[in-house]
Amino acid sequence: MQRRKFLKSSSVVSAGLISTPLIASCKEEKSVEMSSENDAKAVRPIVICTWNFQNASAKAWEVLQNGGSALDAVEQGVMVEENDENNQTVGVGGRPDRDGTVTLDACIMDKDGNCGAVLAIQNIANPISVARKVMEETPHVMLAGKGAEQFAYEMGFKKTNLLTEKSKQDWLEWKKTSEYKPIINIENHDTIGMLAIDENGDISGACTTSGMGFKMAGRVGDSPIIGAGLFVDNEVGGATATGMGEEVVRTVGSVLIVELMRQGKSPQEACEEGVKRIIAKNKDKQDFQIGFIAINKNGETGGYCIQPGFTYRTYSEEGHINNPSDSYIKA
Ligand code: SD4
Repeated sequence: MQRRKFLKSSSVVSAGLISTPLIASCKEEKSVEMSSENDAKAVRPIVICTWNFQNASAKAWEVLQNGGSALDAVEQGVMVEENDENNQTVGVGGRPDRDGTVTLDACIMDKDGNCGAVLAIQNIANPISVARKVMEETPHVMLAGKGAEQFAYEMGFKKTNLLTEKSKQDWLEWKKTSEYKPIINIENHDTIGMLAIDENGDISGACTTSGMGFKMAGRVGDSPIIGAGLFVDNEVGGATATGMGEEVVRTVGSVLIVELMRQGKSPQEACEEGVKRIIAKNKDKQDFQIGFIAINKNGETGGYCIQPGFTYRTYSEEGHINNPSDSYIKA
């Protein structure tokens, strides 16, 4: 059964997954301000992604330039990193869990609030495309583990060995001490979250990762959790996260940032507030990294992080820019 038909006929709607605003009165205000079709069309296409992913953002921009949808742009954009063996935190080449198994997490969300996710999927190079299939071809939002992998094969995805020699060697080295200690910014942080606005002014987002390196078997972070690692509301904007997923989940970071924008904050202000909420919950421990990026319906962008070192890319008519993010803790 197609997802949309199923939703129409279903009386059960998960509160966490619908895009109903948390603050209705603000939504009404913003809808008037931002969402008339003419206003939306006046907004120019733009891509924003976590970190300095030049090839991924260029691919997404190419899709938009050819008149493609924001949904196609973010999917094809993040696939560039999933396919890059040298990126050890996404897709093929991702670092394994502590048992030596690579498991991938991804989610995608479109302009209509439709979303799909796969959690801890193995042997599939492009989890973002499986997430899109979950969104478009099933009555569900998330598939995990073996079920997700089985579904991928049914959809025609090929079984792929995700563990490269480099990641295997890193894992063998790690096993000598077996100390789980994510290193800030570099070792474990390179997840790609991407948001785009297309020529119709519509927003979509995608997020994909192999998660924290040497995690416990079965561990899932924020990246495939709608609202935590990614959230899009086409009337307001979108947000996505990179970094220590457990902390992003605790504040449901991306939906928080979108709701802050709905209340009138700029993407930059909303990202800063998102980070500050996390800091407030971790007064004694701030040695981890989280970076948020956001875009609003007018095409304005922002980014903020805890530790210095995070950057994010934007690609628009203004150029292809690597933006160093301001941080809560200063260098
Ligand atoms: C996770 N948020 O699994 C991911 C990791 C990450 O950059 O973003 N790394 O917790």
